[in-house]
Amino acid sequence: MISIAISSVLKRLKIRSHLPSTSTTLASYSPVDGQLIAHVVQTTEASYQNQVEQANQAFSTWKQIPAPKRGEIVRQIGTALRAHKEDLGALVSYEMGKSLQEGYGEVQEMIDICDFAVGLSRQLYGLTTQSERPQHRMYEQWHPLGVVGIISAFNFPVAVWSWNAAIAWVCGNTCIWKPSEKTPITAEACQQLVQAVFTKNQIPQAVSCLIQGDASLGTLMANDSRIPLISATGSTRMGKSVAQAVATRLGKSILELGGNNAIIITQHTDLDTALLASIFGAIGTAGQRCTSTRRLIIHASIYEQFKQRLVKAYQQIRIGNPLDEKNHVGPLIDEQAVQTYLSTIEQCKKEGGKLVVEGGLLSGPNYPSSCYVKPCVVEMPPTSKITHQETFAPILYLMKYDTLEEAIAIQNHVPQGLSSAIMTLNLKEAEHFLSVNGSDCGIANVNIGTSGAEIGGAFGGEKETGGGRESGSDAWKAYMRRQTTTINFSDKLPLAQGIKFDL
Ligand code: UN1
Repeated sequence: MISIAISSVLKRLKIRSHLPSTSTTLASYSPVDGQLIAHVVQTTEASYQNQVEQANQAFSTWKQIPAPKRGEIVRQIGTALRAHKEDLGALVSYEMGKSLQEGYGEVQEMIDICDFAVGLSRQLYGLTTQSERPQHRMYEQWHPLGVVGIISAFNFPVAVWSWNAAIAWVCGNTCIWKPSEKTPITAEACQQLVQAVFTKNQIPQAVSCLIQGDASLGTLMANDSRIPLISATGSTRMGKSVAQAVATRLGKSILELGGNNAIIITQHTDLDTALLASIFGAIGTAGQRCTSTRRLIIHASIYEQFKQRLVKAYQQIRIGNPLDEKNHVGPLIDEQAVQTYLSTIEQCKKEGGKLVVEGGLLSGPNYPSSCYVKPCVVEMPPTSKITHQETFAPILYLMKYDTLEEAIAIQNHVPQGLSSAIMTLNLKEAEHFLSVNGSDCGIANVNIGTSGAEIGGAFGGEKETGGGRESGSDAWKAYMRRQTTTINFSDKLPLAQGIKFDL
């Protein structure tokens, strides 16, 4: 049952729903029912320039606050997120279209990264090094960078920002965030929560800046030498243009771009687990995660059996309003995404694909917008071009293999390198997959699917995925600058490498 009143959710999240539609506002329509959610003020170039200036000024205050005290602010943000988890989760679901469970999961991911960042704020460790010179001490220390620019995508409208912001903040940076123009309201809601915590603690507002608008703002950021680090999540096309602009000014970037993730299902698989992992990976967030499972590479001996079970299981998938918890799959983000989904299916047919679960646009009273589509399954030759592309939609490709080497070659033979998985109970197969001869991806899993990474690990991938790492592990190092220090406490000046120099 749908029991969520979005207007009350907006009120509790302090979204100004009365803003009129003008040439300076940006409207957000829900893919769930096509209704207008609210307008936000679009950031003009002048306002952008001003905000970066403010963020820079705020940096001079924020960086003076000891890291554990910055962690305390992030702890309070985590508490605010806990208090608003249901509302924010529902808004994520309504504005983006993912299932309510996944909306809650996204907010949980934000809470988790705040917890991680709080601990990290006391663990920004540097190494000490043994000097080759007598009475010298060497060590390294980490300093903040300055203003960190965050460009995020519609599919995880808030979690990916929080991975970046929570870590950047405890490291001593200020942030300027450009969310996707398809999901401006969830961003506004986060900004409200963060600003309330800042006000209570007398922290400058510009420690967290939010700018709303289209790709032109991203271009401004990428070219802005006042922003030493740009962390961008989105398409490979966007990433390449951001990377070029940032590199031209020798700035730093963290790129988290497209994925084309496969699960290898061997003859030693626990079929029930493999089935569930494959389906969640393929249809979760309606196939719009960068970690979504796009390809199943199945051993020939179990191929037919697995295919039949998959086809049967797909009949049980419930598509519809994602706020209704009985549904597994909501709509795609917009009509353009639907067009891409439909044209990809046509292309599959042209390239010799055989649909074993038909796709198509859904209409009728259960589908209150024109963005609901049927998750589909296509048997494809692994060499077909279309399977080397990332289509952000619930289209799952089936491929057959005979040897594990062949399966790994198929898996790796795509331009992207984000996530991968093998489903096997055979130790040798699992270890081979994880070895240097195995998966070439940033994420390699055994007996779980390709999506749903925990925040504790470094998140990101290789090749056209961009090479960046965000979130847990030591990803924080990318948000700081490393300073190597040598201190001489002797009365002499011995030179390294034994060089003699005297006057
Ligand atoms: C993304 O799709 O950009 O691993 C991020 C996952 C989520 C994050 C996905 N924790 O699927």
